[in-house]
Amino acid sequence: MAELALSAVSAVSAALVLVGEVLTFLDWEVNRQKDVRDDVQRIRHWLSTVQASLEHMDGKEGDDDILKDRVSQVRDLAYDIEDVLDEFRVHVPIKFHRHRISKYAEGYIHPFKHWNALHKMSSKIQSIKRTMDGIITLDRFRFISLEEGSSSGAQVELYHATPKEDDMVGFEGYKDTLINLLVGDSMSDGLMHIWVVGIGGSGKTFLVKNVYEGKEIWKEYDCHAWIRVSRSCKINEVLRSMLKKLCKVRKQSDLLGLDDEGVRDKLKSYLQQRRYLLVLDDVWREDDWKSLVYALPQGSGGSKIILTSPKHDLAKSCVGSSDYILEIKGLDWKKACELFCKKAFPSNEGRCPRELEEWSQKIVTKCEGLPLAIAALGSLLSKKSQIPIEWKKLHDNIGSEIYSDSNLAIISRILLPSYKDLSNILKNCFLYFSIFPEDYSIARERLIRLWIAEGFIKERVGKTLEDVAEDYLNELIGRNLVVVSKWDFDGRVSICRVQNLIREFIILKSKEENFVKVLAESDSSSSTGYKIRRLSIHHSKTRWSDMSGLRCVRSLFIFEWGDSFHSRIRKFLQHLKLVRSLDLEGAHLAEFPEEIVELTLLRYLSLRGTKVATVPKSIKKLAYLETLDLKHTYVNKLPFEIYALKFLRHLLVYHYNFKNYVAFDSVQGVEIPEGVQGLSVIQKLSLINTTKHKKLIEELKILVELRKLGLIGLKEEDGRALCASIKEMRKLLTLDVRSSHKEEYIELDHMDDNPPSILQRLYLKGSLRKIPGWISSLHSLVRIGLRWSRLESSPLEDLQDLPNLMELQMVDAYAGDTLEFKSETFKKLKFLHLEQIDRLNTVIVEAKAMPKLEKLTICKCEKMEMLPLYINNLTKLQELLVYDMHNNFINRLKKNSEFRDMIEHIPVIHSYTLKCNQYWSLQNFS
Ligand SMILES: *[C@@H]1O[C@H](CO)[C@@H](O)[C@H](O)[C@H]1NC(C)=O
Ligand SMILES: CC(=O)N[C@H]1CO[C@H](CO)[C@@H](O)[C@@H]1O
Repeated sequence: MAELALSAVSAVSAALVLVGEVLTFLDWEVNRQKDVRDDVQRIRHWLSTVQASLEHMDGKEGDDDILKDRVSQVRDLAYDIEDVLDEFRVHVPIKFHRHRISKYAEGYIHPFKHWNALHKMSSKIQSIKRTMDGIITLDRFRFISLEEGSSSGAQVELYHATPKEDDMVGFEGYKDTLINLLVGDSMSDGLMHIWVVGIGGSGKTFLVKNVYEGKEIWKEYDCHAWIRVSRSCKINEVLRSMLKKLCKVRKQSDLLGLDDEGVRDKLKSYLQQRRYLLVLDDVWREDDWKSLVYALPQGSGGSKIILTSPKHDLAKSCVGSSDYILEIKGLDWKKACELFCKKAFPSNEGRCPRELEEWSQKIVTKCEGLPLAIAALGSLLSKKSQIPIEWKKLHDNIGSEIYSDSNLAIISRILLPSYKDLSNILKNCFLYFSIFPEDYSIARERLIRLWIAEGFIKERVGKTLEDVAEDYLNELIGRNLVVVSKWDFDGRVSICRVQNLIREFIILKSKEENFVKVLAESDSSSSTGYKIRRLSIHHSKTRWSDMSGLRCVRSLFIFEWGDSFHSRIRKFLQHLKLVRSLDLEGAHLAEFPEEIVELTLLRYLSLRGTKVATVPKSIKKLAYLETLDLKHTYVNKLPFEIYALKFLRHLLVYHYNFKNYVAFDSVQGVEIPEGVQGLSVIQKLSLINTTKHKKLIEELKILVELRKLGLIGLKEEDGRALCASIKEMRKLLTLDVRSSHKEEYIELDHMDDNPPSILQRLYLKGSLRKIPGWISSLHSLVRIGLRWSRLESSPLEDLQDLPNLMELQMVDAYAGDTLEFKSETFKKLKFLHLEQIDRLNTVIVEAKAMPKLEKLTICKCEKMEMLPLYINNLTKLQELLVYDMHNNFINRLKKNSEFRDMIEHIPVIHSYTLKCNQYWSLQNFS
């Protein structure tokens, strides 16, 4: 029951929002359309009643078939209503959005078309009304006579525990074994395969990751990489990503030109002379294993390949005499309880109160030793009130097929309570992960923008939709339902995914809910009998013949592009009518498909990474657009019509031309005409080329919602206007300012006493006479980048007391020869990057300077022959990476050097040298 209710509730509430918008329009039409208006009013009333009933029964048990059937009828009818209203909106000249109306000049010239649309809507509404009346008469009693009970989970409660994968309960023994195999005495001459096997959810990946990321093992190897293989992998792609990760250099463009054979050759020659460590995570098929192993050379003595697999027999048939199998068994009883209590009673130091012992044990028994399940249930219970009856309730919900050996069955029944506990909004956000392919990690910001475009997120006082959405994401992570694949340097989520078993679970749920239709390799379209709202294409060879089924699709994702697909995309677009999110990232598109501008309800459009170079004037038709993502395309100019997009929140346009080193011109921005004040709700605007349109700089001051601003092509004389504008942007978090030439000064001194006080990231590129005084007052600043500043005096004095600074990047930022990091300064700094500081010969680190520094990178500081003085004082340093440094400098890194004592404590020391201006050659001094 509860399952079906979610899609019905979502459909009903989406329809209600639309009804509201359409009514606003009809009101505005001064009652000319009274009949239609009354009908729409009635629909609104019906939807509200239904919504209340549905919410009432949400979460209740019951398998009354008639009721189920009713609910699905309600859902389908709500979809119909949504479709009718959306079709109407496509044709009307007024654009309404979250209760705001914007008169939209162009379309208004066609009153006839609009009359037609109204007429069409009116007749369709008549038939909807008939169905609606049918459902009401049949069901008058059912909707009200539902059993009474406590309601739960309606309000989102924020879950603040920061998830850290550091609890290794039950894994200590495995961990020791694995580390022993990887370091120290067991360094045999040959290549060794270590298989880590265990059923899904047993924690094998978790174990290997924990060992792999404990950097002490890295120093034994020249290079290392973590590669996901998975069930649906393509070997050539896997090898390519392996090469990318191993040749951990900045110039990736080389790889683009390589064919598959070339990739293999390069991989072989790269690894031949190195001691390497590779993790191949989640290997399923013997053929995959064979092809991968065949492509990998022996390496120099002691290389290791760790393979994780759910298939024990596969490991058995693949191992040779010098290889090793580590089998992960489920947690034993004691460890299972320990992990469970740690998760369930975090505030009680993992101790279980006596009155809950019985139910704790019963619940743990159901988890069959699977850490994934134990952690999820424990986290769920930590948020429940700690009374036995609550716990019993959960226990009874877990389901009872004890003798099932399918992991999915186990996980499903264990996850079900966690799932049921989510509010409807969170359920939608969670199910959204079923759109993405297996092993796909998605960037936080993209995910959030998509959730917003879907309409999942509701505004809250004092917060942007983006903030609210981020809270939801953190909550899913806190509940162990979503895992973080990578953290940002400042502790926020960078990319995330769901684990495979959890993904299988949400795919099941998503099917029940008709949430998304996924087309994978083996699928071809068949008429599904219901309206598809979201379509996700995972394989370029899928066939889709039912073009009419596309008409009601609201979101379309294409994750794999083959040549044949490219020719069909335009056909696809022609059949989409009501789509809101269109994600064509990475498509082989050379131009902006003109069909897109007819999709006038679009809110989210991504053409990221395509070869599109121009955006047509007709873009103005997309009046609802909120996100326009043109990153890494060739677009370098936008038409004036972009300003018709009144609801645009994120405009991202830039691409990099990265060579071996950052160069002044390695990024390309976009020109926009004057008139930018039209984008009054914009939050992200980057990177704007102001070379030709100087008035823009002044106009920017209207954009008070800006969170991120990137400008390029500035002159010294623009400084005053720029400061005046920035002063108005009280919400600015990221500021990126670049001058027109290396020699051109950036002038930012006119901020008076009103700097952007909550700024977190600041990048300045171009000459500076001095560090603007207000910068040292930026208490929230976490990252600063100074490029080509060529300051006469050291910038460190001005930056050293910034209380939250974690990252400092300096590229040609200083004209002097000595950088002195004073005692007790840079207290939070974790990353320091020094590059192309031409005269620099001495770096001094006084005692207690940069006490938290983890990574130090020094690139091409050619006069620098000595190691930083007192580098031994940087006790937290994990990595020292140097690129193209003087030979004398490099010699001092060597094991037999008399300076070696200074750096012996650093786990990873790598030196790269550019050979023939082409590839980076590595020397490992770890
Ligand atoms: C900015 O625009 C000017 C022309 O107006 C162009 O010459 C320059 O290359 C552009 N710069 C960037 C970085 O996009
Ligand atoms: C706090 C600290 O470790 N200080 C040391 C910094 O390096 C110098 C030179 O090696 C030592 O004398 C200090 O004791």
